Amino acid sequence: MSMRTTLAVLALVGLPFAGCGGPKEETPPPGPAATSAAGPAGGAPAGATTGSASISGKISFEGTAPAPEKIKTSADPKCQAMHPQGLERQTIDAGGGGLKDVFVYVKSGLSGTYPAPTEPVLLDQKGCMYQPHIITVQAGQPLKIRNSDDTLHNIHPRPTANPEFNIGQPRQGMESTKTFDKQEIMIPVGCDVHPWMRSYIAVVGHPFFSVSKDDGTYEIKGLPAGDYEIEAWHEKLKTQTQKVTVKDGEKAKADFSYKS
Ligand SMILES: [Cu+2]
Repeated sequence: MSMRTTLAVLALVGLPFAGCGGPKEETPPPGPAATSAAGPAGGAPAGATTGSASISGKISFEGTAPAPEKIKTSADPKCQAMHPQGLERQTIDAGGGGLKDVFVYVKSGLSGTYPAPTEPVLLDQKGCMYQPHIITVQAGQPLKIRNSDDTLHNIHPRPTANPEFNIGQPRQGMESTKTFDKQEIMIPVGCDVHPWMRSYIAVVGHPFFSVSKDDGTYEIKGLPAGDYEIEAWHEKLKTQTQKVTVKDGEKAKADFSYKS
């Protein structure tokens, strides 16, 4: 069979797919299992030293947050088409009544061992942005990286304690799974194709962490009784720490306050 004939046969085989908007990788839509594990502080697996205490609070922000940054997406017409009204990025987001996307975790005071959950956490590339913006995994827990866009993304975390990697995902629906074995707070993530894409991965050696919601609230559940130091981290603002003592069954409060 000549090369020309082989190509013709391949083209014929490909025809049923070519009719609906070009070749695409057909993968099933994300199941609930994949997305539910993406939430912060998903809880410790069986066998870990957990308890019945919790620490919760609110991160407040006083002052004026900088205006949202306008992002130029014209370098990739597909990204631009996904955002006909333009794309903005608000790194200090206090519009919901508190400071959003603050990572809060137990920095010291724990003594137990905490096996990594086997359910993956999902980091999605969707609308030429990362979702979520702050990704939290336990050390050794799988991180599933998905390209939901019909354009090339290139996932490139820049860790210092863990090995660096750089994966191109040229087609919609592509997925890769990676793990980070060492605690590292934070690992910046970027896309080499779209310089505005930015997220952060927190790799924690235990399950006691949370990310503040739109209203600035966070909650760390299932803690054993103890004396802890907790830290709040924000990508543009300084980290803050607090000492918190909790007894079994107790719900302790720890608020953090940032000023511009
Ligand atoms: Cu990209």
